[in-house]
Amino acid sequence: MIFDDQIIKNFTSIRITNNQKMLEFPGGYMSNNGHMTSISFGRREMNKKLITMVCALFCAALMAGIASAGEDGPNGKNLAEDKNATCSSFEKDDPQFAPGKAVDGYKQTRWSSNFFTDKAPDDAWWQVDLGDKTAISFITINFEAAYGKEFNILVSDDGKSWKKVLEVKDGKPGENIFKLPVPAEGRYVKYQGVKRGSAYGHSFFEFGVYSN
Ligand SMILES: [Ca+2]
Repeated sequence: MIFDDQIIKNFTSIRITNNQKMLEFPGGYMSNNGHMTSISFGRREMNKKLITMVCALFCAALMAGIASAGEDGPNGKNLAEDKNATCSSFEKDDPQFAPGKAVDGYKQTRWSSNFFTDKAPDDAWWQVDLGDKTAISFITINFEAAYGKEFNILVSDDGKSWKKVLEVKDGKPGENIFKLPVPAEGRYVKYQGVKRGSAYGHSFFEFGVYSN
């Protein structure tokens, strides 16, 4: 077999030793002894190829995980955004911690329950009026460091008679996404605190309600 010009021009050099022709390229070489052609890689090049392959497999698995999470996460518009929100109390009666701050669409503003004067700060509640009876499949809560460790989510058609649709025992700071065990319907959605995760109040930046 003879190396042709198209093959040779892709390599960095040609070496001829005894009766053997070798084409060198970064990290390896191709040899031809007149009977067969073989390609060899150095150990370092093999390690680089192995690492590249493992990274590619990891990235593919990661992307598959992200895709599946998207399929099972909330989609579309936050139905609670800019709707009327009320609460049991807010910190120092300071407007910057008012209940509407949890549905204003801004991730920097938040509701915080009043932990200074409340006699039962663990039991603080917050609720939003969606305006109409609404199908609900997902709830998202973006907690501040003052998070709710345990809480319930309730729904109501009239704001008086409530039905528990979610019970959480392991809330955490940051974004929390909950798929309701059973899809619910209601006009009002309430966050009922049970146990705070810190010495401060129940506080979240944004509260999300999604139909799907
Ligand atoms: Ca906000």
